[in-house]
Amino acid sequence: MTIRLTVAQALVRFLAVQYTARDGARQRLIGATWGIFGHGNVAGIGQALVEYADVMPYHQGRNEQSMVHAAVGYARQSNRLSTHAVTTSIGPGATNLVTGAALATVNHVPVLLLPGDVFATRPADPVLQQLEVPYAGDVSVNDTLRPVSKYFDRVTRPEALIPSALQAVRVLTDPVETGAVTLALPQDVQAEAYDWPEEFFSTRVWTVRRPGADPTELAEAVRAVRAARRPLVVAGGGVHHSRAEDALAEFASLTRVPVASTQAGKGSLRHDHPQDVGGIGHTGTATADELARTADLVIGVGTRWTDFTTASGTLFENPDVRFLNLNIAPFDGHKLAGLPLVADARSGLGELTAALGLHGHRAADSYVTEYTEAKRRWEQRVDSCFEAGEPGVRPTQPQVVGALDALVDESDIIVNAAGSLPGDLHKLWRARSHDQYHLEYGYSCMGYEIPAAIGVKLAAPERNVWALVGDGTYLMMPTEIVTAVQEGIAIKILLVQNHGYASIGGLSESVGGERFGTAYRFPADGGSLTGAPLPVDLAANAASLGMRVLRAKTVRELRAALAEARAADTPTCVYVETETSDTVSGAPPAQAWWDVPVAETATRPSAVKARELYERHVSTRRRHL
Ligand SMILES: Cc1ncc(C[n+]2csc(CCOP(=O)(O)OP(=O)(O)O)c2C)c(N)n1
Ligand SMILES: [Mg+2]
Repeated sequence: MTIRLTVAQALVRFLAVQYTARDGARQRLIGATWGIFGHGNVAGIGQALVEYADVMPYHQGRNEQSMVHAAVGYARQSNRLSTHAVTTSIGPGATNLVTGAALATVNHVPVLLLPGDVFATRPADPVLQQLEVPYAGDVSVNDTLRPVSKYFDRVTRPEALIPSALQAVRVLTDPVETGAVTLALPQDVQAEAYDWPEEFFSTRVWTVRRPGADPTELAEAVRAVRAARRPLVVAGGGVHHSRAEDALAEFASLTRVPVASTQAGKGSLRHDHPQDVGGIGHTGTATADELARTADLVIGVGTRWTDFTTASGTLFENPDVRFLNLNIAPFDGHKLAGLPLVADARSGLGELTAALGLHGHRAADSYVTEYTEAKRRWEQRVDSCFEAGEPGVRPTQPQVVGALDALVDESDIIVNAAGSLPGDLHKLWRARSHDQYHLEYGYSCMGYEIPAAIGVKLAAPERNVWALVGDGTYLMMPTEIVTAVQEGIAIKILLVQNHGYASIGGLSESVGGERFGTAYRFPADGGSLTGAPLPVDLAANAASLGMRVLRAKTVRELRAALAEARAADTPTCVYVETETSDTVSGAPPAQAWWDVPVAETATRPSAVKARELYERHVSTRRRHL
């Protein structure tokens, strides 16, 4: 039996019956499709989405990049077992996907991208919005999606959709391979009819596998842990992807090995678990970074070992330090010349815990006392950051974080990606549940927060979802607020106004850049942007897009506004201006370095001084072999 449908109709119908399965639970792989229509998808996928509106929910986006962010937010909150598709017109609609695709791929989060493409049959070249490539007739702007996609195909004939769609789903559901998957769809092919074999539309269940460890690698790993005096776990995003948090807690409780976390891994242990020592690396806690400096075995679980985690190769100072990398991807398992333990995080931790339990392996009492004391001292520092200041004055950013910390319970989720908030949150935030801390720091993309919060809320409608945004991030991508208003998706935005790029301003100063071009201020004498703040009212801007906005000027008002927003069942924004002068205390400074190369020659004294300091840091870098 065959069924006659267009390519677009066949694709939508196929996607509606793909499922994932893991740990006995089954869910739709593609829960909905986001779309902005233009020529290139309006008559193909657009028509198919009307035809199949009963089986494929649709969300109307405002910007193609932010639609991908929403899909990523949804997929991450769904533990990568479910995601969204994103359809675009050709040309600018398609190339607007590139940043979102890169973000998805960096973070190993599945999204399905369906950009329209130029005519396969080329009856009228060039079509509107076509960029012609004189030396290659088979290249379109969609080829810019190749390097940022884990699978890319262009469906130039109807029957090619069958293998192409199956490969796309294979990659989306593969825990090692997954990321952005792109099926470029020439607009003429989308509308073309074909007689499809009925079986193409049968329900298909894709098992998201949990491979166990190789026995030899496991034996070596057990030997390494047993021999270690000062072991330290570094929990990465893979712990969450695998839902290995309970397995990690069991490992930590049994062995008493302390657990530090990357931005993606924070929340792997609850903040009050005795073995949780907080964030690690450039934005880490003093507790974790001191343990890292003296560790003899560092056990990475589901981490890519980015420069923020390793302090650009300077953090792990013990001359005898070795790495053990439990990772489902061999690529990451072999990093830092570590012992690879290639396995799913939950399976691998379970096997490791079982083997160590047989030997009754536990960290020494003196080591436990040392990190327990250090953890207590850091907690006091967090308290003083949160509590300092008068209730009647303008808050510092840590006090803003503290006000939210005091309000939320374990059901709240915070979403953040860029600016100075990620550093403050990594150091200060007390994660009360495994999925409370949603930081996108693989791509650290300004503008992610608001659309991603919408995606998270779609995956977890009963939870309070907070997008924490700086003024710079807000200005980059506020437009999906309209979508939240349109669909009644009651996200909460905490908008922190400090008149520019505070994070990059601080960085600029430390590297001899003198805060050049980092403030949103009028030019002062001499032309630098250090004059008065701009007469820009971001609260009014959010209100103009349909959001309810609560303005808070003081710590007291902020607490009240946050509580009111939390109770609201409509999209609500809390707007607060923070105190940024040098005389008030902010978050604790960086406890470890980060490599941002400084001008090797310059006339300005600030750069010359910064270079001297830079060279001292560089000399401490190690290559672990
Ligand atoms: C899309 C994108 N462009 C540029 C950057 C580089 N960048 C990182 S943080 C930042 C400034 C963020 O400003 P804001 O949101 O106001 O936060 P603040 O630094 O003031 O806390 C910039 C420009 C980025 N991360 N993402
Ligand atoms: Mg700012």
